[in-house]
Amino acid sequence: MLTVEQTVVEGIIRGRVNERQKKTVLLNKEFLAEVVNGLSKPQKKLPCKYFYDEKGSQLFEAICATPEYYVTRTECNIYEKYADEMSDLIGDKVLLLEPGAGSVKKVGLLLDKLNAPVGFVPMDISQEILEDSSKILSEQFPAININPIVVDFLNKEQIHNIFSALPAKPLVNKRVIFFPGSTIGNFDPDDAVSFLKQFADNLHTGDGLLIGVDLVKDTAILEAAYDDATGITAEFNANLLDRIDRELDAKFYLGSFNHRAIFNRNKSRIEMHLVSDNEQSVHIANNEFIFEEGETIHTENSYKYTVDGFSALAKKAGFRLEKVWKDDDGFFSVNYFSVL
Ligand code: AVI
Repeated sequence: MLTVEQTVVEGIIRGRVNERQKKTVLLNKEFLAEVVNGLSKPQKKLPCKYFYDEKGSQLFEAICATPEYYVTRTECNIYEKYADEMSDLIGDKVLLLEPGAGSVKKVGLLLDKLNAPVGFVPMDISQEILEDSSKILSEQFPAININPIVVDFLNKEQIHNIFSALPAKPLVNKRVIFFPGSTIGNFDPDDAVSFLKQFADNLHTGDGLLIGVDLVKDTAILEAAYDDATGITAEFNANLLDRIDRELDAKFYLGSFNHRAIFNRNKSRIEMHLVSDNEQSVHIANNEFIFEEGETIHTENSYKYTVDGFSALAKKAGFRLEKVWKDDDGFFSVNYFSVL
């Protein structure tokens, strides 16, 4: 069997690999390196960013519609109820920027209420996703200037270049980063601080951050949200192994790994794992990984915060909390920060 690299070299020699394929192969190379590195650790792990291939993104959409996953529904209700107040606080002539082309619905609820916004800048690594979401938003808001930018928002240099080129006063009163969905919860806290700091460093005093953050609550509610009765989250988790099989020519036997979601209260995070139900070995591109019965692959963390805890984290990144909106149960928060 050829490794990914051998396949490319073969293809290049025979002139069968075009530019697009080369790019895919480079991405696969990075994917392979991260998978091998993660599975070589004493606690095996895989990066959660690889959940979102086409099938994984569809499964995530389906998770958002399950009765147990309160996160999306609750956050949308908060925008429906309070977008007017958010808009008053943000003020007129805002340039809204969203790292990651997120949910068109959430930003739509906000754009609908903003007062004479200068524009909306969705930023994502995928041109295709950006084009789709920008098209929908341009049709919904023909008067708003929608300017998608293809960027890897984890790349500090790219972010700096983009922010340096943004229009400033008097055209724009404020730049506001919109980061909904509690995606920040999927970063470890130190990484969350550096992620937010790179934005604060590129904004001006008085600019803002509107961010959705999931809150600490009962263990049973949290664990059900990440282990729904219909098994969609389990399928989402297992799809990561399926993706490795498909894209890296590995041979995980999916039926022998079970989904587990537990709330680790000490670390205030939901942990998702895939648990090997027997002793087995898996081959991935010349590497062999041995699994004991019951051994797990840690696939995702989803941190849950208190309002004060998140405010302290954001302060380390250079933001001051101005206002918080929550649902009646106190399950979820949308927080407005300004740059210090
Ligand atoms: C995308 N992210 C905020 C989700 C979460 O709640 O951490 C991902 C997810 N994983 C399982 N269910 C949802």
